[in-house]
Amino acid sequence: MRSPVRAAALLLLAAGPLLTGCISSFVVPGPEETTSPVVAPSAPSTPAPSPTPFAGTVTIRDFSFEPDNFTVGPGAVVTVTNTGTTTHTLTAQDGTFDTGPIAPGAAATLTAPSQPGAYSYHCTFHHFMRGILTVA
Ligand SMILES: [Cu+2]
Repeated sequence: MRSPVRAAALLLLAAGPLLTGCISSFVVPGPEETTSPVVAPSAPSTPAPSPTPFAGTVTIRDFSFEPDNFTVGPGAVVTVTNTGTTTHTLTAQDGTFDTGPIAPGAAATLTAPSQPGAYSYHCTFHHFMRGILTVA
């Protein structure tokens, strides 16, 4: 009675590695094909480095603007929402626009310049907080 059982167990043990061997041989070529040729052509078309389409609202998280670089039309009104825990501003380097201090949880608006160009801005409280508002 025991020998047939052992024979079946031996068969299963022998079949196991064969099955996994078959599966792995099917799996291995797949990732190789998707990683090397697919990533290279898709990288230029992916808009990762360029800013996402600007929706008219800048969100200040703690010590960063999101987005920090964005493009608006001449004279566009931009809403700036402060979701951080300290007061911030969005102030043009040349003073062309300025939200003034925005308390945590508050929002303010600014009017973009009518002159096309790239305007650097910062937070007057935290000068390392910077971005570029482009009028085009
Ligand atoms: Cu700030």
